[in-house]
Amino acid sequence: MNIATLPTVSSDNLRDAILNHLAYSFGKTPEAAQTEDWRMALSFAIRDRMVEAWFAATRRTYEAGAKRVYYLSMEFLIGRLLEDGIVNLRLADQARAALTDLGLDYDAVLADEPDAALGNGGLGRLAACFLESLSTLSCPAMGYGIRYEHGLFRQSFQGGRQVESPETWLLQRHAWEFERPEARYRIGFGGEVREDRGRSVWTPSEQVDAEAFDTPIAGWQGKWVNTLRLWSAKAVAPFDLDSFNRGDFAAAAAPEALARTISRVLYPDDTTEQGKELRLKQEFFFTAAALRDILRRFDSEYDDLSQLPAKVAIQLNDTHPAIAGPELVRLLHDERGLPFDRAMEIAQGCLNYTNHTLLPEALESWHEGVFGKLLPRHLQIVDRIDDAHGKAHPSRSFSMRADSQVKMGELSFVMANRVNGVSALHTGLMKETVFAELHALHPDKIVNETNGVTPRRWLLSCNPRLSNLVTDTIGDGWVDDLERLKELESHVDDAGWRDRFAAAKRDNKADLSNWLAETQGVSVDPEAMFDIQIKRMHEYKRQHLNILEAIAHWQEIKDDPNAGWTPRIKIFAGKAAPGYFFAKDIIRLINDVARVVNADTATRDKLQVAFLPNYNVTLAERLIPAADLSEQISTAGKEASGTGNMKFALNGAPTVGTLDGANVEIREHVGADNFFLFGMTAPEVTERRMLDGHARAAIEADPRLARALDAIRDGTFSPDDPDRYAGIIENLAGHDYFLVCSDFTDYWRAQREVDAAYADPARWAGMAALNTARSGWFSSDRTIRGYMSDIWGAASL
Ligand code: GL9
Repeated sequence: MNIATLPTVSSDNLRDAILNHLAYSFGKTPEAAQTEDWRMALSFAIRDRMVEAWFAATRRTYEAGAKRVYYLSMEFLIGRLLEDGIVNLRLADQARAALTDLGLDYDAVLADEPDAALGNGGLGRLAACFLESLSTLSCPAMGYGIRYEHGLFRQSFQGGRQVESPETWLLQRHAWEFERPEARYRIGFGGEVREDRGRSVWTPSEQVDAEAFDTPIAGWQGKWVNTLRLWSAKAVAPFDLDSFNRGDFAAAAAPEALARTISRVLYPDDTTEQGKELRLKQEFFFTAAALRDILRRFDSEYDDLSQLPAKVAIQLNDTHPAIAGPELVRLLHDERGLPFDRAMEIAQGCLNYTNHTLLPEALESWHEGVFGKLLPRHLQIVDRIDDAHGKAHPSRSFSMRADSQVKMGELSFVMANRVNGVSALHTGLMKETVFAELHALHPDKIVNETNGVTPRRWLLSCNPRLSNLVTDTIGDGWVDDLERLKELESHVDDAGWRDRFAAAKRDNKADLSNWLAETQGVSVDPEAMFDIQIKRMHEYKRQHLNILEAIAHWQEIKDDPNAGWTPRIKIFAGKAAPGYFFAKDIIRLINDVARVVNADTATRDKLQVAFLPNYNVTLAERLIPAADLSEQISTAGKEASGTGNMKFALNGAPTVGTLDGANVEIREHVGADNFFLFGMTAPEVTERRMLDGHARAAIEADPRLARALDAIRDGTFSPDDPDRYAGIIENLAGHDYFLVCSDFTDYWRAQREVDAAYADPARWAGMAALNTARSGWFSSDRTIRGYMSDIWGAASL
C-alpha cells in the first residue's frame, strides 16, 4: 500500500479510537481506567493503523513471487514499541493532542510500557534495528526468535554490588502480539535413529509444541509492515489427567512446567554459556520451528524444492541458530527424500551466517555427548557434512568434529552461502584468525557488512530537539536517507546555527539532570561535560580503564584544585553476567569510587561519578541525546563493531576511543579532528602481549597510574575492607590481558585533549555538529541494503 492511500488520522479520530478500545477491548470507562488501560487502548488504536499495510505487504509479496528474508536470532532487544509505532506512523502530534484532550499525561502513558529486554546487548539490538530497516525498505522479511517469559534480569545495587532479580515484562499486558494458535509445530528431542529401507528415521523421546506469536513491525511512514514471529513452548498434552485423578497435582502439572522451561528465560551471558543442555534445546526449538514454518510457506506457493534458494534467504544471527544447517538437510533428505548431497547443496544456497565476535570463549561448541543425546540424528548429519567438506577439500587440516566437539562456527561457515563480519576491521581479522583456513578454501565467502542503527529510534524519536533542528535546516528527507545529514555541514560554520545545535544538547542535558535528581538522587550541573560509557560490563570493554583514569583525575584535581579543570560527570551503566565475578567487582569498584569522589567537597564541582542501575534500551534513549562524550575504549581487536558508538556520534557526541571495531570507520567518516583517538592498534596489542612484564613496565613509567592503583590497593575506596579489590589489582599489575595499564598513559593524554576542546564551546559545538552531519553512513538502512545485494539477493517491493 502506498502512503497516499493511507487514511489520514486526526487527533479526534485517534481519541475516538482510544475510547472505543478502552470500552470494547478492555471493558473500562474513562473514570475507571488506570494508566495501563490507557496505554493499552492507545497501543491498540496505533496497532490498528498497521494492520492494513501489514496485509497489503503480505499480498504484494505473494503477488510478486518475491524472495523472502528470514532473520533467525536468539535475541531481539526491541525495548518499548509504542512510541516507535507512533513515530513511524507520523502520529506523534495527534497522539499527544488526543491524550491531552482526554486529560492524560502523554509521556506518563508511554512510560507505562515495559521495556521488552529479549536480548543481552548489541547483538540483540542490532536484530531489532534490522527488522525496522527491512520494513522501511519494504523488503519482504520475517524475524524468528523466542518469546521469553523473562527477558534479561533486572539489576539493582546493594552496597554497590550488583543484585539480579527476574524480569517480568509479560506480567503487564503486552499490546503488540497476535497469538497464532494455528501456527504450531511439534519439536522433538532425544530418542533414537533407526534405518528403515535405506532411510534414517528419527524417533524423539521427548516433544514440545512451538506456538507462534506475531508482532507487526512498521517501517518509516507505515508503508510496509513485516512480522516478528516469536515461539513459545507449550506442552503437547498440557495436563496429565491420570496423575490428577490420583491426587498427584504436581505430577499432573509437570508436563506443562517442563515444556515451558524451554522458552522461560533468556540466558544472561553476552559471551555464550558453554555446554548448557537447556541452551541447546532453546536453539533447536526456535530454529526447527522457524524452518518448518518457512517450508510450509514455500510449499503453499511452489512445488519444486530446487527453487528454495531462489525464494528463501535465511540469516543466522551468530551461531545460535547454527543447527539450521543439519536440520534443513534432515528435512530435505530424511523427510522429503532428496539425495543427501542435493539436500546439502540446497541448504547451502539458502543459509548465511553473521559472526559477531572473535572472543574465543564465545565460539560455541558442544560436546558430542550432550549434542548426540539431544539430537542424535543431527550428530550423524554433522558428521556427513564434515566428511563431504573434507572430501571436497582434501588439503584441509581442521574438522568441525575435532576433540569430541561439534564446532558451531565451522559448521555455520561450511553450511553458509555467505559469511559476514560486522565492521571492516572485524571482517579482516576473521579472515586472518578464526576462519583463516576456511577463508583460504572459500575465498569469496566472507564479506563485510558494517553494522548500523535505525535513525527513526536513535535520532528522530529519542532526540526531538536535535531532530527538529535538523528538519528545520534541511527538511525531513534525512529520516530515511540519512546521508542527507551531510547537508548540515554547510551550516556548521554559522555561529547562530551552531548555537542552536548547542542549545538542543544543553536542554537535553538539563532534562537528564532533572531526571537524575528526581529518580536517582544524583545531582549534577548540566554545564559539566557528560562523559558516558554504557554497555555490557566486560574486561575487554575496559570500564576499569575509565574508572582508573577517573581516580587519577580526582587525585590530580585534589593536588591543585584551581588549575582550571573542565568540570565532568562520568556516567556508567551496564549489566554484568551473573557468573562473571570480575565484571561484578568492576561495578562495585565504580560505585565505591563514586561514593568517595562525590563526597569530596574539594573536587566535586570538577568531577563526579555515577553508575545508573538497570541499563536497558529505554535508559539508552534517555542518556544518548544528553551525552557530550562517548567512551569506546575496548582493547583493539576485541570489539567486533559496536553500535552504541554510532548512536552517540549521530546524536552529536564525539568519541574518545581506540582503533577498534566500527570506531575505525566512525573516525574515517567524522574526520580525525573530531575524534579523540588513543591506544594501541590491534597488531600492536598482539605484539605487546608477548612482551614479558608489560603491565609492570607501564606502571613504572607512569606515576599517575601507579598512584591510582595504590589508592585502590590501600583501601581509599573500601576503607571497611581494604583488600576488596585485591583481585583487580593483581590482574592489572599481573598479566593484564586487556592491556589496561599499557593504554593508560595515552588515554590520560586523550582525555586532557578532550578537556581542552570542551573548554572552547564554539570548537566543541563544531566537533559535535560534524559528528551528527557525518554519521549518515551508519544508518541500518545502509547496512540492510548491503545484506540485500551482497548476501540475500532480495529486492525492495
Ligand atoms: C556483539 C559485539 O560484541 C559488538 O561489537 C557488535 O556490535 C554486536 C552486533 O554485531 O555484536 N557480539 C556479541 O556477542 N555481543 C555484541 O554486542 N554481545 C551482546 O549482544 C551482549
